[in-house]
Amino acid sequence: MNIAAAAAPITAQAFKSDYKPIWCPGCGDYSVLSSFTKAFAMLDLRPENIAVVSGIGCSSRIPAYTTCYGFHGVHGRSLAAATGLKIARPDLTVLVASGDGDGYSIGGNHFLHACRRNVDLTYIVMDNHVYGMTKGQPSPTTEPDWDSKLSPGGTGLRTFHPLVIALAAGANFIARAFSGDPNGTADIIAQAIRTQGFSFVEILSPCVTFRPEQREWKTQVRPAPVATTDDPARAARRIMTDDGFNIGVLYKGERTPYQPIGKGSKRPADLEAGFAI
Ligand SMILES: Cc1ncc(C[n+]2csc(CCOP(=O)(O)OP(=O)(O)O)c2C)c(N)n1
Ligand code: SF4
Repeated sequence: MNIAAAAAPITAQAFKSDYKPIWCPGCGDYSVLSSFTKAFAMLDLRPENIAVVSGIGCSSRIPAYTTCYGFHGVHGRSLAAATGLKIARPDLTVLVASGDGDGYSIGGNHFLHACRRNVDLTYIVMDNHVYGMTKGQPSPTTEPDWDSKLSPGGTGLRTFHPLVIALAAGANFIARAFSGDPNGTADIIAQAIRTQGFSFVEILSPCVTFRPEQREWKTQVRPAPVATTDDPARAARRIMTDDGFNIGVLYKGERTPYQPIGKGSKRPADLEAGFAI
C-alpha cells in the first residue's frame, strides 16, 4: 500500500452509507446527518470504531445512513441499549440519536438516569417539537398553544425543558445546536464526543412537513451571548432564562464517567454464560 495514501485524512463521505435517506425534502435531519459525518472526520475516527444507536422516529433513521455500526431498536429505549453497549465495549465511540418524542416522552425516564449514570455516551436529540413519523402529534416540547388537527386549540400543557432537566440529572456536557448550521453543529458534536461522560446535544431540526413555520428558526437562532460555564448554578440560570434559541455549549462539567465496579468479564458471551442453567 502507498504510505502517502494510507496517511490521507479520512473524509466525511467515508461515513455515509449507500442508503438514500427517505426524509421529506427540506427536513432538518439531512443536515444533522451531514454534521455527524463531518464531526467523525474532524476527530479522525474510523467507521468500525463507532456505533450509532437509535429508537424509532424519522430522526432515529440516522444509523442506517452511516457506515458505522448501527442499532435501530425500539421506541424510547436507545439509551438503555447504548449504555449496555458502552459498558461491554468501552473501546467504541457510542452515539445515540433520538427525537423529542422518542427521547422525552416514552424514553424520558431513561434520559434522566442516563444523565445520572454519566456513562461516556453522546446523546443527540433532533428536536422538532412534534412527532414527525406518526404524522404530527404534539410532543413534550410542543408549545402549549400550537393549534393542529390533532390538538385543536393546543394542548395547553407546559413544555418539558430538556437542557435544564439534563443539568439537574447530572449530564456532564450540555449544548444546543441548529441543523441550519451544519459546520457549527459538527463542531459541537465533536466537542461532545471528546468530552468524557454523558454529553447531551439538543439540535433544533425543523419538521418542514408538520411544522412548516419552523423554517423561520433560521432567523431566530443566535450564538449564546455568554461563554461555556462549568458552574451548574450559573448554567441553570442561563438555560432557564433563555428563549430556546441560544446556540452553543452551555455547560461543561468535570464529573468522572461511570466505570463498572468489579473485575469480571464484560463480554456478552461471558455474561450470558453466567445465566446458563
Ligand atoms: C412502543 C411504541 N409506541 C409508539 C410508537 C409509534 N411511534 C413511532 S415514532 C413515534 C414518535 C416519533 O417522534 P420523534 O421521536 O419526535 O421523532 P421524529 O419522527 O419527529 O423525528 C411514535 C409515537 C412505536 N413505534 N412504538
Ligand atoms: S415528517 Fe418531519 S421529521 Fe419526518 S422526515 Fe418529514 S420533515 Fe422530517
